[in-house]
Amino acid sequence: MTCVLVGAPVDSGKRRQGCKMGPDAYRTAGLEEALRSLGHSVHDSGNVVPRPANENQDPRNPALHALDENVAWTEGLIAAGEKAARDGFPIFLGGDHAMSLGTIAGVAAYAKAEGRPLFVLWLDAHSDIHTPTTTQSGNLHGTAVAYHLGMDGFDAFPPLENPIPQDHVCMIGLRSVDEPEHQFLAGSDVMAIDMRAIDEQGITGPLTAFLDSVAAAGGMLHVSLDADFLDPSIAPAVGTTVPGGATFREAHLVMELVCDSGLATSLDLAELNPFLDERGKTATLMVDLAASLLGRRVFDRPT
Ligand code: Z70
Ligand code: MN
Ligand code: MN
Ligand code: MN
Repeated sequence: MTCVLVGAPVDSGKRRQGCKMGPDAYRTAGLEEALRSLGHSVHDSGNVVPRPANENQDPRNPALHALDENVAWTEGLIAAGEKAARDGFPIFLGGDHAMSLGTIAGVAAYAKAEGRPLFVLWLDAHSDIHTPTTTQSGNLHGTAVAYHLGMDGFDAFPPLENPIPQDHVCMIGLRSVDEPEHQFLAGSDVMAIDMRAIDEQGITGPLTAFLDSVAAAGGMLHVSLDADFLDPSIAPAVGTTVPGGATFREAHLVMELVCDSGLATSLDLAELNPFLDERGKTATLMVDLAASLLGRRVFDRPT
């Protein structure tokens, strides 16, 4: 398989800066070498450069942080994402999670051209299902899922050409969900697995059920990994740490199960802020998880 690395140094999805350093942190942590050692070929397409943005204070909605910059990133990543999906297995090197407004729309355009439905596995402490109308922080990294479900309020963004059905989205790791997000999720068909559910039942059952539904539909699967899915003790390099996240083994198990399913077709690595890391440990863990998704095995298991 050909892995296509797409640098997406988006830092406009929230106020605290540093995610722009993410793509080079993954390169430094040896992502390309790890993928080659698994037998994949790798093409690093460099970093996407968005068009220049207008002033941060956008008259369309002054409460939103850096609206036009996020729109510009979305436009740029839709084009880059569709091209990368045509060329191989895109790995989008974020960048904060506003990157996924564009990356998912890009791979969705490719899925549409292939005549296959797109599914999304959202690994995150947060549900990122605010709209520009419901967000209280004004931080657009908290909105990508709502955009792809076709919810209202995204008039400033590229019109959504390939909305994703609610039951094609599975969230795992939730432990920080705002009230408007909770209300929407409760009345939706989104599969939302919070940390309590993982504590009580483990990850394997619900994840396998979701993967079975992807396989039954002949679907493509985009995996969006937010570094704050992980517990902050193993992944400190995130802007807002939320205690009680996925353990090292829970995170690898998700990647291993998805790998075994053979269903994954693209990956986001989101929200790493290398400025906050400890001797590269979060960047290294994110690279190791990408390698698990793409076939790394500590032990070969008898079949
Ligand atoms: C909150 C908001 C968020 C990531 C923080 C937080 C959103 N729901 N997402 N970190 N990745 O501001 O909307
Ligand atoms: Mn997120
Ligand atoms: Mn998050
Ligand atoms: Mn369906």
